[in-house]
Amino acid sequence: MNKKVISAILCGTMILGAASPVMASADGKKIALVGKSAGNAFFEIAAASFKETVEAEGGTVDVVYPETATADAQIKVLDNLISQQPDAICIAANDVNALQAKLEEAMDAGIKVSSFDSAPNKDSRQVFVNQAGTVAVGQALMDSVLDITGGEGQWAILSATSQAANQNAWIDAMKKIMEEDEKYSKLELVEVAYGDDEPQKSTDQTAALLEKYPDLKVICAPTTVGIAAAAKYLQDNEATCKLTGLGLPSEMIEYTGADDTHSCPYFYLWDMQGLGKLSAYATISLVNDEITGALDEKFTAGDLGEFTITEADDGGTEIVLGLPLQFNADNIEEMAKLY
Ligand code: RAM
Repeated sequence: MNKKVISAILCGTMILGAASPVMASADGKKIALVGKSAGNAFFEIAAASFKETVEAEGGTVDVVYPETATADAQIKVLDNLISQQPDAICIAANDVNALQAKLEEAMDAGIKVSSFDSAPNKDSRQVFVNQAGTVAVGQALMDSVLDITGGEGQWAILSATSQAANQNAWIDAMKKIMEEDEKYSKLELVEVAYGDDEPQKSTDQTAALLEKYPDLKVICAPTTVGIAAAAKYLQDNEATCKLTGLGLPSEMIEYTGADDTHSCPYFYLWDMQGLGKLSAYATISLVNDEITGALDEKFTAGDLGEFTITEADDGGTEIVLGLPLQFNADNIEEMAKLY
């Protein structure tokens, strides 16, 4: 082949290549991710994986946190975002109902609305990315309370804020499970306390629970901020009261173990990187009109594989990432490297 022919072929290939670039699925799309509050490692980890996923698909992500873990503060964030007209907003709600008007306004303005971690009500979203089924989380927590108390005695819940949509859903699930099965009948839930996902307030609430209920056997904290604060307080004070709940392995490593020197025998969470990734793919799929959030729709979440949209407990729709994962003395070191 002479030089002219070769360069003609090369040139043609380049032109063809330029004419049909491989489009990433989120090319040029702008997505906003709204957490429940700033300074919580849980949201930072989920956001990092969300951002990485969207950016690898050619889009951009604006991660925004409200000033406080309240609906009012999230409404301010949403007002600002709506005026910027992103393609989508993915939000972890600080309240079930209070965001409805704002999120409807966003949807009316053509912005796709998904939620992750903590669901606003069914009319406030197109779809919810649920880290693990709500009942599955409630069941895992109730069974750990039953196990760690030895089957009877007083226990308390240390939650996040009193309005937190996800914590309240898990607490309702726990109460229902406890009431419906005779095997939990010797357990007495004495109080649901609120540490507002603030370390100091969660520590103070733990201290108050121990003082009010000297026979308290277990605290269940379905919040990563609450469980870490309670774990430290109980362990530093050599309390006989034990702990379980939902936590980040990296924040629980010193406190997790089956012996008396550790405050927490075991606890649960889910695949955090997976949560960010699945939320990102669900949101991108909404933006690209591959899904609308309706029941039975399917989409592919990169290497996580195919997911189907199912019915959520609140009558809306959701995408469930998987099962809650247990962290204990055997796996905590390995898992703490991940999140
Ligand atoms: C806290 C937040 C978050 C929750 C975890 C378990 O970080 O309240 O919403 O999912 O705990």
